[in-house]
Amino acid sequence: MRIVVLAGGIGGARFLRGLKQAAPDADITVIGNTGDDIHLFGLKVCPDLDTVMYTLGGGINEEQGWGRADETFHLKEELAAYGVGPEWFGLGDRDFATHIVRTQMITAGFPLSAVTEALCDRWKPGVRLLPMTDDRVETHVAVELDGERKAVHFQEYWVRLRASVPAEAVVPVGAEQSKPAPGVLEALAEADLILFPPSNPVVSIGTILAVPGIREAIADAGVPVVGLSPIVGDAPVRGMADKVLAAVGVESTAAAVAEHYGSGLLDGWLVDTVDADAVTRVRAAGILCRAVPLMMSGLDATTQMAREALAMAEEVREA
Ligand code: FO1
Repeated sequence: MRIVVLAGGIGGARFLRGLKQAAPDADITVIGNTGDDIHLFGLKVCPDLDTVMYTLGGGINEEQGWGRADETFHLKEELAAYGVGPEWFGLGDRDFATHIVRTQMITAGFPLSAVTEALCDRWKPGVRLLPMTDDRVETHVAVELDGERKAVHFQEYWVRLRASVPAEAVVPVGAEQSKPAPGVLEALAEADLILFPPSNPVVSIGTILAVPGIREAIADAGVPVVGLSPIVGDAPVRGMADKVLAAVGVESTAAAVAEHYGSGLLDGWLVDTVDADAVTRVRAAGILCRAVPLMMSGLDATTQMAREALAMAEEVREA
């Protein structure tokens, strides 16, 4: 079975662990969000690709969900001693090595997809990890700061500002001109099943869908497309998805997120048991829906979520 998963960072990566356990023989391709990428200290940092790679490859900081385990911050401290920042973004020494290798290869002319493959040769995540595009796409967030409207990089909004001010607009800068990375459209065309894990619907999955051709390839794939709600009990399971949902005019509920994707894209949607009353509304939108436990509290719970998604795909196929 060929499964394609669209993934952001922590939520996508943890779900993939469960999926690998639930479908050990599946051939899994992950299309990773690169809208969160940021250039710092002359280096290209790809937080979502790295979170998937480290999580599945055994190098993640489990408590944080991002960055490396057993990390130290000497390089960051030395840079700060020279007055070189930003200090608000926590890049550790081990993590820096990944960004140095990536930047070196990109400077040598390799596309991000080839670089990601090379990095994965070390980490062996057990999935094929593809960036959504080899082109530069950067998510910017329009905010009002000190009485002035300005656009900040997504990481500045998320990490420095902690989403403490309303996001007035979320713009994947460069997406319109970007092309899917090599292998992305082929993977979607050859998939038996497409999954949207409980990743951020705006800045993770929404950004991937903003790359011209990807949304169309999913809608035209003719295979079940099943998603899992990142909103449980009207609040994001993790992160601050509600802040960016508001920017696109979507309420922070499991049903509203399903409607936002729409039946043109989504065939099935899993909501948490606490949102069981959303099932009727989602079904009315023409999307198969069921309430199951959606808290990724550990590998067993996450594996069970993946099994539910696979079962729902079967149901879609039979319908
Ligand atoms: N998240 C934070 O909350 N604070 C950080 O300092 C931070 C640094 C960081 C460095 C590398 C990396 O791969 C991820 C990092 N993240 C950090 C996570 C990241 O900002 C976001 O959670 C994702 O971009 C959203 O998917």
